[in-house]
Amino acid sequence: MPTTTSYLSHFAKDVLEGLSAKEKFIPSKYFYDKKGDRLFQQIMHLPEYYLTKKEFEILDKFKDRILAPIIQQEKEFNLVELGAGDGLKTKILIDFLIQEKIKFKYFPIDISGNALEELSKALKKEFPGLGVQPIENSYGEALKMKNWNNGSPSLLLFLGANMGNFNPEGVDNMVQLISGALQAGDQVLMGIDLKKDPELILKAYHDKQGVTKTFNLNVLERINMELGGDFKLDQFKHWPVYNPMTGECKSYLVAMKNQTVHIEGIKKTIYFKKAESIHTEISKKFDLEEVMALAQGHGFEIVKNFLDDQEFFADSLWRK
Ligand code: AVI
Repeated sequence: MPTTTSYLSHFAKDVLEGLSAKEKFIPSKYFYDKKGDRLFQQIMHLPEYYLTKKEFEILDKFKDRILAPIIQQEKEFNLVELGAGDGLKTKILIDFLIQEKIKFKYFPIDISGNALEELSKALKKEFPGLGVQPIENSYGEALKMKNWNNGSPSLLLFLGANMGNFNPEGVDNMVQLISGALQAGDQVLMGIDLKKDPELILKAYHDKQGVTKTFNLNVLERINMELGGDFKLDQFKHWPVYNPMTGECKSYLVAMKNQTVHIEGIKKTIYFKKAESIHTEISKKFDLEEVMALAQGHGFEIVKNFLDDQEFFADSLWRK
């Protein structure tokens, strides 16, 4: 039996669910339309956003040690990447493998066909002989389908602290899915933002130029454009908070006055009380004990944690 909401897109359904909840929320995956992708590229270059720079530093400094365990198997292998994006960080590893004449195939996974097409084109140009098999799918579906299941060993990359954007239950589900998609001996390289001075963390999500603010508000703009909403963006304030106890940096959009918003696409008018908020993102910071518990809890051993000089970020190498 079709439900009354069966005609709605995933986006519409999630917006309806999130904005009807007692504590309003919108899943952060909806930040990433064309404008959101561009804003995130800008964020990665912001002086306050240390995450990308630190992960670059780690991959560049330790590429040989990160790749040594998979290279030592002396077999052609699969380099699988969840959320490949523009692949800039991965190029460091790909470049090294090609220079060392190591045989591998690259399977970038991304929900955005656009991003994959651009990445494949860029890689073909830079590394003409490289075998690239893009997988356009959600992480969950791609991990269930395992298109790289060809008997060769795999190294799965989940970089950029993407794991931090899941809630605690989502983190567990994700690691479970990753484990289910791999064979014994396969490896995972997980990019993780570490707990640190709360001021530095907060600044990364509250930059001076206001790019992160625009990024956060973009989800309301998307609702206006795609679902016929009439959010007034200047009536909502970008508000990130960091809890040093849990390591959770949460972003909100806070209503600056009592107001109603009509969203034609879900046939709903929503009332916002002054100071009421919408939770839009979680960016969890871990300590190494939590990382160890997460890995071991899902049947992985930690081969090594690679850290930058200031110990801001970790690329944690796991073996199943
Ligand atoms: C993609 N993700 C790891 C980023 C983060 O740091 O949580 C998204 C982001 N949100 C605000 N700034 C960057």
